[in-house]
Amino acid sequence: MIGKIAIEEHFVTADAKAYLPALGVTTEVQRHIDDGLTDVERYRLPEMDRNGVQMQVVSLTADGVQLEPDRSKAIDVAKGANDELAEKFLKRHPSRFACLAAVALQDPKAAADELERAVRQLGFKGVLANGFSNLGDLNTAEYYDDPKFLPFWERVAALDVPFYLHPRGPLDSQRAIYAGHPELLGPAWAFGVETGTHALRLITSGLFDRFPSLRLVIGHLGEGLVPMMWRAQNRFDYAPFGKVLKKPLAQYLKDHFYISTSGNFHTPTLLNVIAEMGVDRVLFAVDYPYERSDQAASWFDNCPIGEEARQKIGRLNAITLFKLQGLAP
Ligand code: GRE
Ligand code: ZN
Repeated sequence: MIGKIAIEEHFVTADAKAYLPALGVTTEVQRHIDDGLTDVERYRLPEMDRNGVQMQVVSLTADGVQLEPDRSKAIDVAKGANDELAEKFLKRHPSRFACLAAVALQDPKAAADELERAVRQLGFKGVLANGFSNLGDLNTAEYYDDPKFLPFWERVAALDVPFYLHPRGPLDSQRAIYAGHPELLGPAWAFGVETGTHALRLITSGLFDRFPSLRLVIGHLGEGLVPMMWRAQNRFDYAPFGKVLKKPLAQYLKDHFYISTSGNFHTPTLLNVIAEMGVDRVLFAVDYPYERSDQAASWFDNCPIGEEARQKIGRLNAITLFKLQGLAP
């Protein structure tokens, strides 16, 4: 399929290199990732062209600003990343890139203001956070269901842009279950558990009852949530521990979440996500440069979903969700 829009694609700034997680990959793969994160013209655009990707929706890679425990430094890094993204990607190649803002949720008001600046002044289409934020030290996790974040969510709703909840690994102090198993930390497993749990916290906190227009995006074909939602809802109904929600738990996933194919190129899982969420809620993504665009594209272009669904997932849903003006639907 030509004209694909890939929505979870990453870059890094010099400042944010300090926040990259160790991946345990070979030197050669690491070099490919490092080059891919910083480059625009040499590797990225040719790789997009080779694989029918018309546009990337670009965001600052994990762990990004979220790992910076110093509040004012986090604010500066976010601002610098957004300015660089606007200069290096959007201004030079407006038909090939759309941008998601980095925000320092270490300071919810500053995060809201920076998002507003990015959307109104830089033309960004949404916001992406790499999971919880550290604040003060590396052993503090701030999850965004805390009431202190309500002013931030209020601004996201007012600006009417999607919030992409991207993975990061769990706090160092909460890695006992991975002891002796570094291969399960990171994208192989821990990223999904961490992100799926964070999404459930947002749901059971009542955030979506307060802001009925909020739209979140999660990657990796749903971070494991989709096949577990019936059970989560069934048990939550027996034991809600005082949480009062307006709708059945699973309904919030269907009403407020969009799910991308980033790094999970598996047809039975895709078919299940389409069946549960509806074809309008699923969007193509590669997860560049961590995943290979040729693998993503040859899988997606040939998977048995029908041409109408392929156009929606590959392109049209992104145009609608991110309001990508100028792209014909
Ligand atoms: C991702 O963006 O999903 C990612 C990372 C780091 C390693 C692997 C990976 O940020 O998929
Ligand atoms: Zn990613």
